[in-house]
Amino acid sequence: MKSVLTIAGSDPTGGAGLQADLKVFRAFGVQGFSVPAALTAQNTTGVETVLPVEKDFFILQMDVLLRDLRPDALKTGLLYSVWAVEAIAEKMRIYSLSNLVVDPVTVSSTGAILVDEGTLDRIRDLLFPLSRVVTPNIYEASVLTGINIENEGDMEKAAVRLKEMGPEVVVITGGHLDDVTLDLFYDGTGFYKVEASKIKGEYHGTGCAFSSAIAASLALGREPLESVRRAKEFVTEAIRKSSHPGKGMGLLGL
Ligand code: PXL
Repeated sequence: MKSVLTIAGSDPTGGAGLQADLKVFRAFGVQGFSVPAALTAQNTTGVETVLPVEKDFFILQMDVLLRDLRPDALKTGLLYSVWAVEAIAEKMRIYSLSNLVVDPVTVSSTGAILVDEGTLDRIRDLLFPLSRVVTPNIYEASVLTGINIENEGDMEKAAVRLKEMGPEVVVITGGHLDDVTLDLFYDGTGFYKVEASKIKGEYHGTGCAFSSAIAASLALGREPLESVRRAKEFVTEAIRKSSHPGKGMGLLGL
């Protein structure tokens, strides 16, 4: 059985974070491994606090796991700390890991800050060059490139700039065109629009599920564009099957 490792934050609602990632891996028929980089105290109305896992223990979790087995792909989500980013880059080299998908998580859908100072820069400098696919949303793409993204042309300019930072493929998520949601795929040769019809409402964890689904498909040997198309379909279906167990956002039906 192919396998994927998620290095991400814990979300007690299971709507985002590594709990969501593991459900996605199961849906794709791959074995899921998980190393928490941070814990959150949150519910469907928002994130109250983020607590990074202690540095040496975070590194120990990776070493103990990776001494024993080698995942076919990995994804990173909420990492919070600069040192977590540095440790992942080092472990990728030591354990010859490939098929990295980076979701450069910075803020939650309700506006909570999920990164320490300097972490996003470190993700760009250390993880982007090692990654097959990076999946910034419009906000993250704007911060990373300094381009204020307001339309599709801006998305293309930002994608070119992000590609120069080293990943094999860039997917900027969360564009909107009338009643369609648009993700822009760029591999250095062409732009591909990955579209789905927009479903009303606010859903938590779509970015986590999307990047996990891409990593699962890469582990199964699919090419990046095919992986992104399937991931978009998967997330759209999960939104359709979502539920509202709390007072805030909907949780994906994973
Ligand atoms: O959606 C980004 C995200 C990722 N990971 C965890 C989160 C969130 C947003 O709240 O809680 C654990």
